Amino acid sequence: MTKVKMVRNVLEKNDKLAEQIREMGDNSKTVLFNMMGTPGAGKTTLLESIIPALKEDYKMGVVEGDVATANDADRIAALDVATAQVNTDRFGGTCHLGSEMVKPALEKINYDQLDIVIIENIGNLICPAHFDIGAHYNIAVVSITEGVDKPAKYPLMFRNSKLAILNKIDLLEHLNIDIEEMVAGIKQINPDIDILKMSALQPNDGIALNKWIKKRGRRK
Ligand SMILES: Nc1nc2c(ncn2[C@@H]2O[C@H](COP(=O)(O)OP(=O)(O)O)[C@@H](O)[C@H]2O)c(=O)[nH]1
Ligand SMILES: [Mg+2]
Repeated sequence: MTKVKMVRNVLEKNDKLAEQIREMGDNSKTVLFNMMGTPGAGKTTLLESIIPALKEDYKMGVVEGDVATANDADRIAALDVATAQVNTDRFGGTCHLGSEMVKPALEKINYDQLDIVIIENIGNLICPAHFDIGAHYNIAVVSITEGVDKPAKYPLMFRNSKLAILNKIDLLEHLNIDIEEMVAGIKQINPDIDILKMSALQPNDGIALNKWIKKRGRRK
């Protein structure tokens, strides 16, 4: 088999399983969110800021993806929600989650009993966008410290997402940037995407994100 054929087979297998995962979610009325973004953009901190209010209204779980360590899963489990850690080290250290990694993790947290599951993908602005993992909604997280042109340079994640979070807005005064340039760059890639400018460290900023998630998380 040629290398191209092998890659195509892997992708087809992944996408088929992703469809099954989405159907599993549909059947159990569990809404799956795939949170993607660079390492350090603030994905886990955002989750820590919104989970306490979100879990008041929804039975929720989190799947954490990292190459190694259970650091993020430990941070989320401390909030008393069902959490599973996926480490890609044993899958060759891949820079994205794949459907075959996500399915057992969802089963481990009994996703079918839950209303909402948020999957924090491996920190990377490129690879995760190429792999469907069966989520109903993709969310792209980028921090404003990364430079306003990053979405334009790495468009696929923003093209494939329903929401873009521009995080670390509290640092704006220290940066010599025009945040609206970043917003315009994202809208150019995907005019339909919702955009939230926020700081994971400001509890009030989490309210808008909670609202966005709640609007899409249907109740059982
Ligand atoms: N100033 C500031 N720091 C943040 C914010 N969100 C996250 N951080 C910090 O950024 C670092 C990486 O955050 P983390 O949530 O682990 O990023 P992840 O790799 O995307 O999950 C940590 O030191 C956080 O405290 C924010 O909104 N503002
Ligand atoms: Mg994290």
